[in-house]
Amino acid sequence: VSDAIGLPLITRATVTPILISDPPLLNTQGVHQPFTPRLVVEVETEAGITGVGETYGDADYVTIAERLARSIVGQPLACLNGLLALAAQNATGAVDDDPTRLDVGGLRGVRNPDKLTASVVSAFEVAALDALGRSVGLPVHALLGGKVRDRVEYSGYLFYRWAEHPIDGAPTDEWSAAVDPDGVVAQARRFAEQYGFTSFKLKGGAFPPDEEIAAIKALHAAFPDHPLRLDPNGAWSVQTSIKVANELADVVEYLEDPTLGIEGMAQVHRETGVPLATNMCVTTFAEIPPAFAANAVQVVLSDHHFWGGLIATRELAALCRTFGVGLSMHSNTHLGVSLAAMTHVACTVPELQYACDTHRPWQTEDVITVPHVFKDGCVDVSDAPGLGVEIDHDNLANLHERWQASDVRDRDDVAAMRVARPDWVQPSMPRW
Ligand code: GKR
Ligand code: MG
Repeated sequence: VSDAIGLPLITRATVTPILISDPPLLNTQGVHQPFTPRLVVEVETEAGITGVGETYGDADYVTIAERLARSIVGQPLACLNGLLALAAQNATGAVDDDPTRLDVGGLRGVRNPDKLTASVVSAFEVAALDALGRSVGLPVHALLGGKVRDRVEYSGYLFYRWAEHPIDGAPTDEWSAAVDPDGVVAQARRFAEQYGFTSFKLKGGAFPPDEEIAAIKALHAAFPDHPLRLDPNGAWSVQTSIKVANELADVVEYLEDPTLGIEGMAQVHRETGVPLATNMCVTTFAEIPPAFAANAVQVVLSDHHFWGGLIATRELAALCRTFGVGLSMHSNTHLGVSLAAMTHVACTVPELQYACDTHRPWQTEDVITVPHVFKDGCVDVSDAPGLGVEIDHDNLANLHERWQASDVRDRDDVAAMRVARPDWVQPSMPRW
């Protein structure tokens, strides 16, 4: 079965929610739960060609994905430009559509039905591109116009963390606690040795700003040539942000989301000149005109999941190029399918000037047979057909069984913190 240009039709789409182990990483909302949801999407054609995608796995995403999995059957593999419309037709009423809500955890900007839909569409788009690539024998980057680099650089994503979750039976890893500048520097050293990262980002907003300033200065002393970034996820007031920006002006490459909102970000940049990056105040196309007009952000951290896929990421890149705004990449807890997709799109964007974020080194599990290797802080671009990864179906089934056996359906860093601190409530912003 094929379409008018001879491409195979999609005959089956499978949506597999999973729970993956996650270490106790701290942020301004609380701490990561021992297990976090992700979603794996597989599409299949009658000819037996398959493709895979990965995205956020909280309950609303699963609902939308299950609907899209039904309506994508019968579509040609090259249906990418119609995917959003296809998903939108079926999404009505699927999720809570209060447009003022922030995303789960309040760490990724607005949360509205369009953005949830885009996040789901991205996984189907990537899966279809993977299958399309496999059917014509070309890597995904070739379908996006071709790579302009052979490897993609990632930054070492440092987190304040505990050594272990305060819960019996929770997964463990081999990392120590990091709750002060020495701990952060030790973590960075290990990241540099193990993965060769040559730039670092510290997730902030977990401790009072003076302590985080001290951590960044300690990192700078230990790694004078490494570009550094600090990201408190909007936990600071404008005044606090200005103070931190002035203290760190000569040390950071950029500050990420120091404060919430376009106006506040614009004021911080105006008064300090420090470049600001965001994955919170510009996370949808609708937010671009006001943010760029106010010069609120100098770097947009794209995330192909919530921007709607790899093609949408390239559209975002074109807008950033047009307005002289920089581009890099945001990351949230993810596995190798997402890392493959991130790497494919990142290698096609000429104006990517910064090392991309990735959480992947924190994950001890994966759903692909051969997990990626970070060398010199970089991931090699695969030239194999499609994404260049194969699903390990045993692992996928085990992680899905874990999801089935658990009642965790959403990421909730506030609830996870409450286990250690029963008085913990969602912090009101700005915290400092
Ligand atoms: O994993 O705690 C975390 C991060 O804070 C994540 O949720 C953010 O979305 O990494 C992200 C960021 O750069 O803001
Ligand atoms: Mg961020």
